[in-house]
Amino acid sequence: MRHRLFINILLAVTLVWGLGQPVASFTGQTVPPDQYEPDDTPAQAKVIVINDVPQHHNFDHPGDQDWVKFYGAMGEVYTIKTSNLGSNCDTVIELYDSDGATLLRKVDNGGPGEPETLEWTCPKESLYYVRVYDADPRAFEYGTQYDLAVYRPTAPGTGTIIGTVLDGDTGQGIDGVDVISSVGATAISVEGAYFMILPAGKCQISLKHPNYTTVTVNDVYINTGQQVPLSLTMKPLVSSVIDGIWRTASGPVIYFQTYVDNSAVCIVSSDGKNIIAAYDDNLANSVFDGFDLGSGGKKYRLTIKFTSTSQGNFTLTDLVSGKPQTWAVTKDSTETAQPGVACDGIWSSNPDDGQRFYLQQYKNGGALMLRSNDALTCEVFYDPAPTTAKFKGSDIYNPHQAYIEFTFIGPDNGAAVRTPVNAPGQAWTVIKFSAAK
Ligand SMILES: [Ca+2]
Ligand SMILES: [Ca+2]
Ligand SMILES: [Ca+2]
Repeated sequence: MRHRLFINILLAVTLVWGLGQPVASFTGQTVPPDQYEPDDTPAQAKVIVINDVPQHHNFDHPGDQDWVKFYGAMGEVYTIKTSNLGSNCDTVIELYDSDGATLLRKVDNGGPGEPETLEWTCPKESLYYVRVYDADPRAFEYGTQYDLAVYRPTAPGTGTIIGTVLDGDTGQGIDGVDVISSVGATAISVEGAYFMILPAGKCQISLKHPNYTTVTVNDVYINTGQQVPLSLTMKPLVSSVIDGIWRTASGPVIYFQTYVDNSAVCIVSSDGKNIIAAYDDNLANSVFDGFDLGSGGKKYRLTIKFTSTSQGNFTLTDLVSGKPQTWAVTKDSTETAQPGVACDGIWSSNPDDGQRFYLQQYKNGGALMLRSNDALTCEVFYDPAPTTAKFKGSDIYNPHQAYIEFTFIGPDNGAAVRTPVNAPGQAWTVIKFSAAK
């Protein structure tokens, strides 16, 4: 402990003294970041392969924390272990639920240089996060190296699967696929690749991802000491295909947002003035078939056929004249839906007087809002730079007619104010009606 304190003081003195000095003054003290950095948050967590050789980590900066993730199978016992600790390393291991925020377990029984072991029985099949940090936040660089491993007991005799999982439309590797075997072994794909260690014998392998149809392969045979290659593709779910902004060569721009109940809103303008807002309550296949909510009650049917995750055909049929128009559409590569933002979803006035506010935020920072008050009239607002706390947009087709300001008080409630030009504003309190997908 005395040695460790001395190192800390030495580092602190070196740091203070080092200000304004050449970097060379750190020679012999600086330690390069471990190969898994940056991994200081759950979102940056790297996959750890269960039963693989330990990962080599260190604490390279003050307050460094190292996050890893693994997919746990129900009823399996996992051992999370730090070992081979440097003399200045006092690891704390924490286990978190799939939200990366709910602490499930914590161990810190040993001091500097001493290993830690966290043993835990997995209660449900899910993603789990592990956070490792030093009990002393001042400890970093010299002597902070440690090994990290996650083990699951298996019978003697194991083989491996070296797998790839590709998007069936684009051929690109898919990140974050949960690979689950019928024998307790699990893995997570990284850029389409995964590595799984499992007992010899016959098993079933399932691939799961929220944006893809689940794939199951029966009768996979694993021999002791052998590497089995397994290349699979997954078919994207429709909802993940359509979210975002689609463009035609010279016609309408189409805005899509899907919701958790597998419904979707589609907003289109055929000539820059004529807005058609359609709602589809069932996206079971690659066909969007909805009716106009706006345009003074004029009825259209919108049919979208997607030929890939970025291409499709869009047909608009005027139900009075029966005349269809068809355009080829391409997904805008720079502006795609961003799930999980607080404002995304359908909001309703409270008390409900029929007002509906459909919001979608895009990755370029812009956000779209559709307001519909009676299923006969609607307005479309666009905010080029919203924050998650406030939307302030103007009508994109009649920019001087009205603007709307939408303030989020919490994840499920807020306030909306619509102000027409030369007329008094209207205000509503709103509650979240349905989350975006
Ligand atoms: Ca580190
Ligand atoms: Ca780190
Ligand atoms: Ca410890």
